Amino acid sequence: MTSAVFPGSFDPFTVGHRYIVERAAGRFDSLVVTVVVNPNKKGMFDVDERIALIREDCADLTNVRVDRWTGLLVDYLRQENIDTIVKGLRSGTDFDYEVPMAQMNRELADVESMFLLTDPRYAHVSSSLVKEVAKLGGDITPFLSPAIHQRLQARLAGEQR
Ligand code: COD
Repeated sequence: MTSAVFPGSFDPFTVGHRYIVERAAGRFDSLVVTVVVNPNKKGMFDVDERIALIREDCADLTNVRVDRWTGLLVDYLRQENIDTIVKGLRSGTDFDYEVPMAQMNRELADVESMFLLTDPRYAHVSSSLVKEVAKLGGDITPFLSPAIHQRLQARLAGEQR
């Protein structure tokens, strides 16, 4: 059985993330979307919320599960007995950011990284840009599932009260 881990912050999960999940789920028998917790960084959504939103968004993909991890990513792969990491690439900038991590992960644990190119429709989509546009009142409808869009707007409305 082939398995892979798609790690990220997913704060929040966007249509670009969903595209990579679909592509990877079609290539591996099972895919784990792992929310990597950064204890030094407070996100817009806490980890439980991110996981719930991803689970809801990916409920139709039966070979996808969602998990969390704090710490070194390769330790998670060891724990799960998985040797492949999937990453999404939007641009050369993503590639430059990912290459040293992939090389480090391979040296640390003989883990292979596989890069899937995003669809040009999603090349400009990032969680951070979506949050910034939303905070400034822009329309972020195209970048999130309806459920995640609703949660983000509700969160911002709560913050402004
Ligand atoms: N289209 C396609 N792919 C996309 C899009 C899009 N529009 N948006 C994002 N992606 C991809 C990203 O390129 C990335 O592969 C993935 O989706 C997740 O993106 P983010 O932004 O949610 O998450 P990141 O990039 O902040 O996550 C970084 C990690 C948490 C995976 C990384 O820091 C890590 O592995 N940390 C664990 C600690 C560790 O082991 N450190 C040592 C590393 S060598």
